[in-house]
Amino acid sequence: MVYISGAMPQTIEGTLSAQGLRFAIVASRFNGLIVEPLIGGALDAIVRSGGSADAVTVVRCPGAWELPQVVRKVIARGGIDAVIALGAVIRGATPHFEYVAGEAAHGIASAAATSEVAVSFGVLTTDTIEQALERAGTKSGNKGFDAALAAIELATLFRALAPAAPTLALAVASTRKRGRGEP
Ligand code: INI
Repeated sequence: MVYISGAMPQTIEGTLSAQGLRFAIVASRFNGLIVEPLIGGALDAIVRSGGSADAVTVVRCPGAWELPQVVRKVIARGGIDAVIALGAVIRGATPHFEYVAGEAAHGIASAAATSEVAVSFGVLTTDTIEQALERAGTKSGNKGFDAALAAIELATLFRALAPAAPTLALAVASTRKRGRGEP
């Protein structure tokens, strides 16, 4: 990237260090053959990034459709820095796929939008079981691993974005107000 006259913008970004972070993995039981390796991939990413398996709580729900509600409950329960939502929706022959996949994606995005903690999306939506298997630790990587890395980056970014200390001028003004007995 080229900067004008040597001036440098401030950059705020997350890291890929999971040290000290606490996670919830919310995983659906439906298509467990696919979802279990996604959970394994997410744990692998956390541990390889310096996190601890003891700092992870796995919460299971029936299917991907239920994920948003459970993600919200888990966030409200507190005590975590990030939630990783994992599931697998496979198209098959019915329009059920559209409803389940759509609601899972919209619902998790909407929970994330109002959340103070990081939320990442590791729900596979594929046409076939073969495509899902490919993304669950075989030839196309592991979507659980990727979702955990996204959660780590986001959680550390949120820490970096924590409200900054007030500037000196603001701090002095507030000390003076307090000196005059003002709130
Ligand atoms: N749930 C999934 O997680 N994946 C699917 O592929 C799926 N399909 O195809 O039906 C699925 N359905 C169940 C759904 O998530 C709910 O658990 C169910 O409708 C009860 O509310």
